[in-house]
Amino acid sequence: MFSSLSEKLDKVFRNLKGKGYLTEQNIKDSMREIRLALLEADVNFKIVKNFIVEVEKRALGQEVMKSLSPGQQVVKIVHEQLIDLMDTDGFELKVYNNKLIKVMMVGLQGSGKTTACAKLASLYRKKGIKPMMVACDVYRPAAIDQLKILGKQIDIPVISEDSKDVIKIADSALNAAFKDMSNLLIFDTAGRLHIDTEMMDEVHRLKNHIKPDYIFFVADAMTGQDAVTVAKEFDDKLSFDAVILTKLDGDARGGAALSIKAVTGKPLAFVGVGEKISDLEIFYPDRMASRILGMGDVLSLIEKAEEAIDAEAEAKLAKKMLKNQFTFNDFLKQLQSIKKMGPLDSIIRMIPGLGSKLPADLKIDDNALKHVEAIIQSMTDKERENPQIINGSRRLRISKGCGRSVMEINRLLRQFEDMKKMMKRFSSGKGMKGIKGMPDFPMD
Ligand SMILES: Nc1nc2c(ncn2[C@@H]2O[C@H](COP(=O)(O)OP(=O)(O)OP(=O)(O)O)[C@@H](O)[C@H]2O)c(=O)[nH]1
Ligand SMILES: [Mg+2]
Repeated sequence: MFSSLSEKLDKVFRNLKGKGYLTEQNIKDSMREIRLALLEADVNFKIVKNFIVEVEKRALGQEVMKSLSPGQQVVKIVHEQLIDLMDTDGFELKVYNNKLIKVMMVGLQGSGKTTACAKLASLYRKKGIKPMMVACDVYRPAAIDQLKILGKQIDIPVISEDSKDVIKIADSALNAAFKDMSNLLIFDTAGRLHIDTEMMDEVHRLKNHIKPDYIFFVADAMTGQDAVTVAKEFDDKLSFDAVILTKLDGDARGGAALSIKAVTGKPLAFVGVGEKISDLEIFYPDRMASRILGMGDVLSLIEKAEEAIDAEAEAKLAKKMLKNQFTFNDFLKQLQSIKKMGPLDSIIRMIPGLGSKLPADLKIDDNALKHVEAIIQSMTDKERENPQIINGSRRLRISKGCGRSVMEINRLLRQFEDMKKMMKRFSSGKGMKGIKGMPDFPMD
């Protein structure tokens, strides 16, 4: 998803990296690149134009943190503009466990309506809601069966009738929902290849009859700007509440996701990211913007680092390192500031250029840090300041205190000594030269 757009934007930011500060010229060059990247991603050209005007205005206005580099400044602005572009105005599908919410899916043929019914039902059941689905696609012979099969798969009831009258089906569904005390009734409707009056009339009749709390327009992201044009037509005729954009897992270039809100004025509510029932996500503009930038959330990494590390304490520590007076007490403080930044894997994911390359299911064990912390906490203050006094019997005591093996304690002590040796080399100006396995680059 968005990989080509992400790559192009990444290139723009990389080109800015070497620059000391933002100038009119390097902003202009970057804007040209960003404009091309967005157009190639199939974003509506009027939206691209406005987007660039805004980003340029803000970059020239220098209303950004002085502490950021030019690349980071532009990332920050582009990130915020992307969020603005996809703003949901706080839209949320609100459900209640003592009230029935009626939802209607509309959209063209094959856009993913039936699948979205099942995905949505399953998502909300996880939140403790009792959903039901209604088969109101009476045209395609297999449509009712498709919904029934999905219903069976996830164990959610499907209401259907041997009738072509959607109003009649809707009435049975409303009755069934009332009887069963369901809280969420999801109506699947028929799709057509193109918008036609017959379909619109039927959807209108159903809308007027059931008075849905939400109408979702379901669009296929792969169809790009066509999806946006059709969305506009549907909205003019039917006034839907929000959009479900499906098939974002494919090689959709992203244009639809970035244009739909600005063109229709209606927010994206959910995105379909695969064929499985669990492949539906609530849409969050900030997460999507970060994904598009594909470089991890650089800014929140900067913010988190600033929050966690006290600059003065850092300076003191650096001095101690240089003098080779670094102790286990200092080490413990370091560990604790890293921990303040959040789970290790989320920190690593935020590192530019690395985050997007890591597999989504990668888990880094935070326990390793916790174990080290427990070992140090089981040392006396004297031991932390002078680890060389930690003899066999002290090791045994520490091991009992923290519940880790003596072997682990030995390993930590050895690693700590190695680390101190390295620091000594750096402070003596030898750098990593001559250390086995280290590249020979000059340290100055
Ligand atoms: N990869 C992927 N496939 C999807 C997604 N959503 C739906 N599909 C697939 O798209 C195809 C069409 O989905 P349906 O849910 O049948 O679409 P529909 O809008 O109900 O189609 P009609 O009833 O014919 O109008 C199916 O093969 C789905 O598995 C998605 O988010 N990602
Ligand atoms: Mg269908």
